[in-house]
Amino acid sequence: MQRGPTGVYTELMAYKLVTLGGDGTGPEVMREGLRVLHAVSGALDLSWDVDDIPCGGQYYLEHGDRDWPEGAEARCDAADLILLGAVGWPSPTGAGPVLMKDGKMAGFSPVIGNRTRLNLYANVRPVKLYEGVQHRIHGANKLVWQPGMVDMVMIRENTEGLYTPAGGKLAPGGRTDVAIDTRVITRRASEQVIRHAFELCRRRNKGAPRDGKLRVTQLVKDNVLHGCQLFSQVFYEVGEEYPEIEKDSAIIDAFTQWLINQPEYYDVVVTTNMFGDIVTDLASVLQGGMGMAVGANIGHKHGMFEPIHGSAPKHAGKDKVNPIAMILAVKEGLEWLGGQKNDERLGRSARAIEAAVIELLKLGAPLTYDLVGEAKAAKASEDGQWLSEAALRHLGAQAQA
Ligand code: GGG
Repeated sequence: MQRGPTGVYTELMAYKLVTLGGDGTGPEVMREGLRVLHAVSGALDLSWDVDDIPCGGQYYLEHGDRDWPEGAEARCDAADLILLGAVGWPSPTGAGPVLMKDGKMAGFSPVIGNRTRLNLYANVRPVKLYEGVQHRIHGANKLVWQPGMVDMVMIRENTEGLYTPAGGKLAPGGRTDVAIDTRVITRRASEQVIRHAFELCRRRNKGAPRDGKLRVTQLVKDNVLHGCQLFSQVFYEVGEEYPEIEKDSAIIDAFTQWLINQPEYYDVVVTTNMFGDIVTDLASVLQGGMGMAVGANIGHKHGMFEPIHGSAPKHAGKDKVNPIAMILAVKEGLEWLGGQKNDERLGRSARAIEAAVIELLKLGAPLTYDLVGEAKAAKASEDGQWLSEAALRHLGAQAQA
């Protein structure tokens, strides 16, 4: 036991951290995330037992039959916190991503495999526009949406829907003629994620930027799809337990226009797996692009945190891809683990990291090409270095306050 900086006696136990850098730019952004993590941890005597697991399409091409090593599942199951970079690599044949023998993308195991095996049922994606961030439109950076008007959380069901591995291909005579993906929607998974959305709305207690109303919006296609009818039924059943929260329903296709022209109407949004995958990439445009967007995969016992962007093979090895999404994923992970372990050092670290990001975005440099254009672009590592020093400074400021 040691008396920590907070004055509380803490056990000097290292948290178990699994890192899954993955393919392409995944390990590069992971390096910057870990740089920031270690900077804040050093100041608070937080220690990490880091287990780095190689994975993805490149791993599969080198090793033959698996997209991560034998035993990787158990190592993830034992982790307190999992950080994921990005997976997916182009097939050497030039046709799409590297696929495994069973037809799944090489990189499926660490991403979708972990989500389903660990029941990480809620994929929580904050969509917040920070001050100073401009939008990349027509090849130039300009302010389109206003900070303060974009501040919602989107929650995507993460274990079933169109991602359920139930389906296949029919190839009479060797040529694929039919491909089937089965969309499975269950009451259990719908209920877990919808409840998570209402609880988060209540805990956030912010309301929508337009009117301050606590509001949960479900995105469905319940005029056509059976699964969406079940999801919607569960939405209103669970919603009855939250009388103070407005229940709002939008048809997914119509929602895509409203997301762009009135983002201020939304507080918490909940939807099924594939719809959520697509609309959160669109929503990232509001917050400055994919380089700013985080996905927190949360279950009852486990959490895996990632930038929502992919591995961007064409940018790999250039130290150029925005590490802020990964750094904010570290922040989300620390905040979540702090709640799980009741360790307030983790929450302090998370707040210091976010304060550093806010400071950098207002300052405007050093930032990567996606936020400021090629002419003014800094390297990803300069960005990460600046943020690790600033996060440390913000920790010091917290201690004095
Ligand atoms: N950083 C996330 C990542 O690499 N995603 C790759 C991918 O294929 N994800 C599928 C999904 O998010 O559903």
